[in-house]
Amino acid sequence: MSNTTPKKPAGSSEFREYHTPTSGLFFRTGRVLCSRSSAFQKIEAFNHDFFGTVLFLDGLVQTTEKDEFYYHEMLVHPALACHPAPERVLIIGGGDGGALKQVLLHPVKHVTLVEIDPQVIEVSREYFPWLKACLKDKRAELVVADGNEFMAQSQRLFDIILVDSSDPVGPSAVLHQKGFFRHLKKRLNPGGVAACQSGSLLLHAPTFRAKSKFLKDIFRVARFYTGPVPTYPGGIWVYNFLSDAVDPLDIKRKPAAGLGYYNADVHRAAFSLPNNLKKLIG
Ligand code: AG3
Repeated sequence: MSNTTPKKPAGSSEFREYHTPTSGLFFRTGRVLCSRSSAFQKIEAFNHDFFGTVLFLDGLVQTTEKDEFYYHEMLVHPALACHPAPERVLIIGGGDGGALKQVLLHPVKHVTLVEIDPQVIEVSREYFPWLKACLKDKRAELVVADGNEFMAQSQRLFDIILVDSSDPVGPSAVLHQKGFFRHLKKRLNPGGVAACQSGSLLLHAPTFRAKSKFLKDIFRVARFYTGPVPTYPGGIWVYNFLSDAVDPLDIKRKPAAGLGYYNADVHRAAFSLPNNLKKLIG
């Protein structure tokens, strides 16, 4: 790796995520895999020398083959590790299958993935190596539906609910709002746990105070935790651990073997919060 600035070769494309109007992250590649608009969003996928396959939705990095494990392991394993016997799991969003892959490492009975955009599934199935295999797993069920409506209308109950949404601002904001979490609570079995991504510590800080307040109104246990995601804005990502019964520091089950980031020490450390986040959530 050199830190000089290479010249842009002819025929290469650049994909940029703007974090502010004048800063952000870019990828240069000669291998664009797909660029299309679905009914919901712009879907772009490309292959990058260092990051492997990368998925952008509406100009935001969702998944890179190289660093997706930081995010998906931290979204999935803390909740599953604290439940004594998780059998039925629901994932809202996450059409790239990264969270599903982590859930299937556990001896669960059934996982339902609810993704609003069938084209995200189609593109991910084609370009992310894990999704095809995960969808062949007999325990996995795919539902193409709006996650917010599913939550409001479903009568089913789950031991674990994972919300793999996009950012708390913009079109996916509904999956970060009070109404959604009120419905989510009703879909949890007694002793159930939910984990949700909450956004960037740097960029989405203004949303955390109100979120903390309403989550504490709804759940007896509403804790924030953090983890790094190298390609997401600001680098440090924020998650919520929600339950009426389960203490996030009471780890009940051993982590799956072969993980890249998550382990029991990381789990405990993730709930030790930095001052800037503590100040916001009180
Ligand atoms: N989950 C989180 C995406 C958030 C990315 N935000 C951003 N780049 N501004 C969805 C995809 C992972 N399964």
